[in-house]
Amino acid sequence: MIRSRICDMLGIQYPVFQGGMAWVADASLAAAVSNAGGLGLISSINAGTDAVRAEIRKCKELTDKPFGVNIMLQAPNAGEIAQMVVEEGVKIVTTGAGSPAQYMPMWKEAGIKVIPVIASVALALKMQAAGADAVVAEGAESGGHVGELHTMPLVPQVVDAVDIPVIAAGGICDGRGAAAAFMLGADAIQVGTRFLSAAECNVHPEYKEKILKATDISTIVTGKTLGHPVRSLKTPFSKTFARMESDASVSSEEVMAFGSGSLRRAVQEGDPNGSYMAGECAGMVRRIEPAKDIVEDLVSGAEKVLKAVSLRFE
Ligand code: TUI
Repeated sequence: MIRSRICDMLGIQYPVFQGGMAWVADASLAAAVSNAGGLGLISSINAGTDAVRAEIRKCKELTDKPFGVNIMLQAPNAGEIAQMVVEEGVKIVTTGAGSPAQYMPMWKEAGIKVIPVIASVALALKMQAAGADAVVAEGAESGGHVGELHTMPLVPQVVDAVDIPVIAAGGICDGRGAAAAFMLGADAIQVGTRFLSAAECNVHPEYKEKILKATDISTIVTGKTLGHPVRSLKTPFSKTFARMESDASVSSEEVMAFGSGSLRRAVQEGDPNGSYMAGECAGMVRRIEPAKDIVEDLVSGAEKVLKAVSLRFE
């Protein structure tokens, strides 16, 4: 049975987090993952603070298991959300795209377990010093906003640097990736892209279809020139975005205006001019299935390869 200290810390059965995907990770998905024994997360990127509050309340009705909220720190309402999770009695918070140090005293006072997503050793150390309970080390294989380093070198360097548990994220899609993450010293894994295909995931059917059709070379990173690199599926939209940002005659304001609202349009409308954020492992996602089957496949698949590997290299 795959368990680790993070399971005891958070009261979960399996060391499997569902990524807090912007516009995607709602109560339906989070509760399904938590009910399956993993850690479901609700995204703070939704139709405003009250919409996120409503998802938290819905999630409490759908599960009696622990779940958390992922707060995207670059969002204009990040401060409001930071306060709201305390009011709603949320027990676990993960953060992305910045440092949550300013909110840490308030959250610790409220007894919240705080787990920042980081993409470097320096920030992992800073977060540990600020009182983080664990960190998610997220490699650039991930979908959405990405850092520089990839999972294979990032995770062991973070594991060596900190004493708190490390959750590996980026490029993990099945039991093999999960086992590899545990080999690198991770205490848990976080999986985003595979959960896009969960039956309980409410993205537009076109989004799921695009994920199921993806291959190994289907993603692209855009937005580097804007200081906000994002991995998404290659589409006419993302290719146009890439062309615009490398064209000196197009201002960064024009590029940003082109991208504005594009993730929401993909998630809710299946708009061809949307941004279909996805990780490099999109090509490994084969079918739509219940979140419970995904959690169990990750756990049992990891157990299987971890046993088999000792026989292969005897
Ligand atoms: O946050 C993410 N991934 C995301 S957020 C998001 S929302 C969005 N993005 C673009 C358009 C529309 C909506 C989509 N994907 N992952 C967690 C993550 N955080 N990865 C890397 C980082 C990170 C980067 C720099 C964390 C901290 C950091 O620190 C900077 C600093 O302040 O030192």
